[in-house]
Amino acid sequence: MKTYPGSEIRNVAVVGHAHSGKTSLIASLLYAARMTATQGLVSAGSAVTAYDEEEIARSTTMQNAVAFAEWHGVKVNLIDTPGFHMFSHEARAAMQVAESALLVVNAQSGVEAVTERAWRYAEEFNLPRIIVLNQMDSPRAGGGSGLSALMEDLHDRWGRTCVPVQLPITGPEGFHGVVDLVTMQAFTYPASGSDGHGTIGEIPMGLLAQARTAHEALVELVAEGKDELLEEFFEIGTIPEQHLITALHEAIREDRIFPVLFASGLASVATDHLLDFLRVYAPAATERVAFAASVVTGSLTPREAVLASISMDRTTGDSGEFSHSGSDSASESGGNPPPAYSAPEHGPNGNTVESGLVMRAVSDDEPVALFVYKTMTDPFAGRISFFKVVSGVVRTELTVENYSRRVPERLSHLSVMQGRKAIEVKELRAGDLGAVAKLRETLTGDTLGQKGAELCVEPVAMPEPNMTYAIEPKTRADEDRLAAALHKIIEEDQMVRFFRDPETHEFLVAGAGQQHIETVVARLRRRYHTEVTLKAPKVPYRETIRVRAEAQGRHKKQSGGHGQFGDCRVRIEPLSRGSGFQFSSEIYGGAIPRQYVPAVEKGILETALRGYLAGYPVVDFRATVYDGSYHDVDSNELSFKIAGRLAFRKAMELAKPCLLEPIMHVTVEGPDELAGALMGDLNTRRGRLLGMNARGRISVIEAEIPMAEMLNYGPALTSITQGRGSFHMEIKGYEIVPPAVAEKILATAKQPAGEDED
Ligand SMILES: Nc1nc2c(ncn2[C@@H]2O[C@H](COP(=O)(O)OP(=O)(O)O)[C@@H](O)[C@H]2O)c(=O)[nH]1
Ligand SMILES: [Mg+2]
Repeated sequence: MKTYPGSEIRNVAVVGHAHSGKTSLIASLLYAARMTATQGLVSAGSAVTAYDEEEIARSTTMQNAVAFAEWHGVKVNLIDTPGFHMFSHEARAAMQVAESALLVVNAQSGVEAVTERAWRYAEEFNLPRIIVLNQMDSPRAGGGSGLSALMEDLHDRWGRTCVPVQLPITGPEGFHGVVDLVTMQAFTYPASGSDGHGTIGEIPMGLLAQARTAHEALVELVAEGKDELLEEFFEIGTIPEQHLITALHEAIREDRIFPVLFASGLASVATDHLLDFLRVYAPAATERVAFAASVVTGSLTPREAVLASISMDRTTGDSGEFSHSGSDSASESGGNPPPAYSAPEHGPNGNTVESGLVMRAVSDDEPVALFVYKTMTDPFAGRISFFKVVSGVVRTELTVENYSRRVPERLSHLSVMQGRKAIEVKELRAGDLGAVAKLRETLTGDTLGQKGAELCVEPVAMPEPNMTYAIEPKTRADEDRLAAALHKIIEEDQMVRFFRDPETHEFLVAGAGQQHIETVVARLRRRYHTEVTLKAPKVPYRETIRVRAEAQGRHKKQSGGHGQFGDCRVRIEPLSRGSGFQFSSEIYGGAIPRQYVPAVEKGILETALRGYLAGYPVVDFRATVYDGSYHDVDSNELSFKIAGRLAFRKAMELAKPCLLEPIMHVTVEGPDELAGALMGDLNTRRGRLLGMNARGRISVIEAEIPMAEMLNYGPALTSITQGRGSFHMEIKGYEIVPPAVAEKILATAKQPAGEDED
């Protein structure tokens, strides 16, 4: 297969709402370029970018997939993305490696929730947007009020720079072609049985006047702000075609114009013309100003820091700090995507080299660097890493350094992906998308490249999981397989989180939503033959005390030879929230020998962790041992540990123990007309509203709500907003559970674990 230079490569993220026809459209673009012998169909499981068994089973895209069309000397890389709000982080990841977004709008239903969200993401990346009104073959195209209403809606939302560059040709036989408003030619297709190749001809008489007006509107908009073009326009009444093409290309690249096209993926109408539009007008891979990346320093890279903090969150609980999935530092809006098209000084976050960022030009002459944006686990080929060549020329057999993990990796079989099929290539040039199998340690988000030219592309931050379930293997054999299988799934899908709750000891799996977690369960079964059941997770309550109390613990045992003797007096007192456990000793005169004081502390701490009221750890208190006695022969560590435990339990009886619950700081986003409904719902969840802000037509509500009330929030939000809302939460801290609520929890809680003498 031919190697393309970056100037002949177009990386296009195909984004939009679910069922707008993205996967079908890509299939027909591939067919128009004859990359496939027939047109792939989603319904038949033959669409190139819909190959995952779960996706085929559900007829829906859940992860990015890549294909390419070779079209008149240009390679158009198409990244198919999911259109469900819960998977919209995938679309962001696709945008990060693309130079334009093809925003697919279902002409029947118009702009939908994820269309809007995709626009917002593209805006964040300064990514040029090409809008295609798809499914034009449907008699309901244009909705109830026609195409002009749809265009008006686009203008309302995103401005009049959303401008048609085509007119649809429709007739009694339906949608069968488009007028190209730049070249003023018509492209027509047989209304049924189109093979994706149009016939060039004259503009139909009935459309001529409309086409002329639209042409002028387009020319005027393109020339706006460009003096030499304006002059030309006023002098000769138009702009020469070649000037117009160049100027339109530039305007699209600079986000000054968002062209609107028309197509039908399913009926293969205007798809070759769409490909050609991408060839001529979509920015080339080398037209990206530069890739913004951070410098890899001697210490942790930002990614390492994040990884380190996540793995700490997952595995330790010994500090007494509970960690829930919601406490991860990454947030949907927290990551600063690198600006695709702005010079360093104009970056959204003011990126400059000084602030620790490097700008790497997308050029063959720069050192080799690759950014891994997706990982796929293939049952046969193993792990396949999808990457973008940020800079340099990558040749097969090259050994590169994984900057993020500091290990060498050998790129033994380079390929380009056509859906699930890998086509081997010898080399890939700067800006291209490729894949490589069997890297040892590389995962999604890593940057690799030539040693000595380190940089680290910041991966798109994963949003918080919206839903967490406890997961239970069905049999012993399933239990043995579970961890390994889940790890494979997580390699592929970073939105899946899997960890063991250090307090409740349950295995938890967290994901983007109900459907996502169900997919994980289905994948475990189908691919890894592991059966599990899901249960709602337990809330990690805590216990604490409200008043100070003192008690004595005396342990005495006489059994034949050596006896046991330990005696201590302990005071416990409440500390402020988040203080955990503190211990001090006021033994000065030797009432307890020094070496036994730590045993008292250990006895108290171990007992506190087991809980007093309902088995949840007792926190936020100080225990002080202030007196005691001992026996020369019978005293030992164990005796004092037991004495400490007895003293603590007695003191707890007097200290007014109570339950604590985790309080989440919750941020909810939804359409502003639903703000009232959203706040009403939050109120029913024992919520404390903190405030509300408007961002365009989106309301952002902040509140503090007990975690127990948020376990089912994901589906509730989806149903209130029809999928147009999103939320984010993290633990803010712990608060005392109101008595009425505590009563219910205590009634169902298990009794504290039994006292096993050790
Ligand atoms: N009438 C019509 N239906 C389409 C067209 N494209 C897709 N569909 C249907 O819309 C549904 C969703 O298509 P799909 O390509 O999976 O959409 P995606 O979710 O955006 O990838 C499928 O049932 C398709 O058959 C089109 O151009 N015209
Ligand atoms: Mg799809």
